[in-house]
Amino acid sequence: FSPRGFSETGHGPLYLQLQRRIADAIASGRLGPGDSLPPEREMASMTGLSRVTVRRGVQELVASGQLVQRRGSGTFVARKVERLEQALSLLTSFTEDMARRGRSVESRWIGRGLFAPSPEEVMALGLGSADRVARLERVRLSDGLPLAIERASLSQQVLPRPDQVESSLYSVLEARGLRPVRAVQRISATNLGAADAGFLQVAPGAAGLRIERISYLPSGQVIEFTRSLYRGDAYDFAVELKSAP
Ligand code: 16G
Repeated sequence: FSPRGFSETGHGPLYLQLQRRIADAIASGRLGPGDSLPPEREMASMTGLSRVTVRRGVQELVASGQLVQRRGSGTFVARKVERLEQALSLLTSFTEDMARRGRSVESRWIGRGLFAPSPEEVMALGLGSADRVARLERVRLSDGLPLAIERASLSQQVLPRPDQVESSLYSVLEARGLRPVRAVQRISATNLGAADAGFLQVAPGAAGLRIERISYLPSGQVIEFTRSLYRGDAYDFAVELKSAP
């Protein structure tokens, strides 16, 4: 970013000029997906613009989804995602879904532990008033890209030690003979709030899919109540339909 070309007159507000310059660099490929931008202070001294102007220009590109900001690590050019096709008729885990595609799986923990259940959890899991609930809250990533936030709740009896789940919840359940065999899933559209958008590295307000899954054991007992937020730009959900009888 050279100081040349920014002018108080004739080309619109300075923050817009900077915004255009960054957008052009992305469009022409001079700045590629995942590339980092210099820190605000450095951009201000490179361009001769004030830090307030630089911040405003950058913020607008973050808001439009072209840049992403990660707390503590800086500002980056957003990565384009190739959409994943996900079958809706199979009861699989995130780990299995990604393994089938030959993709890596990582999880970033937001929190996990035992808590007093919320009324919603009491209802969904059929808990008693003294029961505690195991909560697993994590960002699911594949090949370095955050795809979903999952907030799973299970009865303490099912998962007494939530900290024992390192990567796959379903493999922990399977090892204990508690693998779900049936689930009911509800999907609805949502706009991601600022905090969740930050976890998924998209602009606040970006489109997301809210997915609620309640899973059952062969006995009919509920085993899992999970509320997930999937990136709207990363998934195509597919299901086969048959004509009504
Ligand atoms: C899937 C499930 C989620 C389950 C998780 C277990 C949806 C919407 N959600 O992502 O309910 O808890 O798999 O994955 O499909 P894991 O075994 O890799 O932890």
